[in-house]
Amino acid sequence: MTSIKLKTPTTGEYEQPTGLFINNEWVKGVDGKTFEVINPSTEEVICSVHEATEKDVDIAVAAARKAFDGPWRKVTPEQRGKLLVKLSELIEKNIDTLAAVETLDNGKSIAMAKGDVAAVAGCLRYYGGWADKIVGSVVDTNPDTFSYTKQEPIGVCGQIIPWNFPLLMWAWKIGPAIATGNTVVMKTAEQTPLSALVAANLVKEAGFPPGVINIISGFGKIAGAALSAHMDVDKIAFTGSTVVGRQIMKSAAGSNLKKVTLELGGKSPNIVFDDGDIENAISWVNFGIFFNHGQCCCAGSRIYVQEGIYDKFVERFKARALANKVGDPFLADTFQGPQVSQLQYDRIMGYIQEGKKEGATVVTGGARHGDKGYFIQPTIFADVTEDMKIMQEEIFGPVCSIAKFKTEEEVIKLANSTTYGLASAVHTTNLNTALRVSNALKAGTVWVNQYNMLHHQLPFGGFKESGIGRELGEAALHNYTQTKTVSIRLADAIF
Ligand code: TXE
Repeated sequence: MTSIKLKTPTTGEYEQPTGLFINNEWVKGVDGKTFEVINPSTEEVICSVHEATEKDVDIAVAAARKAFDGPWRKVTPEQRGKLLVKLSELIEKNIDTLAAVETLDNGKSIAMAKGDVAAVAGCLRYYGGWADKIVGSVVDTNPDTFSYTKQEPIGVCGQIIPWNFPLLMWAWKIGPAIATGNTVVMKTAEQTPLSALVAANLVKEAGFPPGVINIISGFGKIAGAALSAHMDVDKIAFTGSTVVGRQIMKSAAGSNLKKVTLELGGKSPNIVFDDGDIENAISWVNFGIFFNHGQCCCAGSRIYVQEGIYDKFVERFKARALANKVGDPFLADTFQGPQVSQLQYDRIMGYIQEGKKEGATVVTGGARHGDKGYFIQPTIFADVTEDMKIMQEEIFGPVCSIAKFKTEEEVIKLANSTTYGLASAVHTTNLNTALRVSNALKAGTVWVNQYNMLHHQLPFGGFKESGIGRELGEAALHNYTQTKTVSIRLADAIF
């Protein structure tokens, strides 16, 4: 099997197989295809990896089915938990390599990549803890029957993840699926396959039986589509664009009605009231939009500021954004690296042009940073109106839109006036305002006086067109179990 020697600015040389990880083995794709992986900081090719096509999806699904119907069934919940904890420990042990590979492939700063890897370990450990705490209930319907429910695994789970948090999305999906006793075929994003391949080594080292966790690199329209339409996949979990989310649902409906969970886009409102602590609010607004270069489904991209502090806010926020260090993601103090790909770079620059054309005020940014790599200046648009594209559509880059509001009623209406409903935030020192607005916002998460503070114990997911189901927390376990009712007659027949 092909392998590459990977060397990053923060790690020594390291050998990594680049095949498909099926049945705990590295294999080539049946069609023998490979594709190139690009370093977004330099636009140079890092390496090529093997590409899964429909036939490989069939092979991976068959491996996952065999494991699910065979040895995995005999593994006790406690053992499943131990395996996840072991994997978590190995992730922690390999944090430097995993973070460096993530930075190389995705472009996120090394400090943020380390944060992601630590969160991966936390997430896997958390779900390891759940594995032997999944319980049913006894339901007392009448004295002549004894009835109980069981939470059983769904079966073979297809999981399709995006490129913005390659390893973290891997953990969010694998953790609850494995804790509940399913098997997995995971397709990584074609832009960022590498960190999951490094993690696949650790899956084997942790001692998972063959076929339980299978990881394939490949393209959405080929391997992703095959997985979502597969007749032997019992459940599909997807994180990505709303457009593809709809296609996944159609594929599920048109094939075997597999269960579907979706974590899609957003255009999340970040509301700053006159009485908010302005310096604190600016720090969180800055982090809310510019963290991970704006490539977050929950990015706080619509910023509503109350009229009394609007001018002051815009001026100070500009100074804060200009202080974000943009550049080489391997430098310890870099905050913002490149966007993930040429395609994403072009999309974002298109939105920036559109914002300028529509007449929004460019407070700062609005152009490329440097002349190599997919870097974009942190960009703030002010005086943005509701009808502008930059206020309505997900940009998924370091670009935000600010608008002024007068009253609480008005801002609630504005905040809710989108088809999305993933996240939101309120900055105020008034407890009543915080609670009233949190109650009124139609979003899966409301942050008060903070932003982007996700935690594996807290459910995360979308209202409206931002998704179906919840990831993280106890809620994610429901995505991966199905209820069985057993009812036993204790008395003689009545018919
Ligand atoms: O997403 P895609 P893209 C949003 C964000 C971004 C836009 C486009 O607005 O600008 O989507 O990004 C796989 N069947 N988000 O084009 O195409 C694909 O291979 C099955 C939000 O990268 O949705 C990858 O693994 N799978 C977001 C994954 O879907 C398919 C994260 C995501 O790719 C497929 C990323 C198909 N037909 C982008 N087509 C979030 N919610 O966090 C593609 N894929």
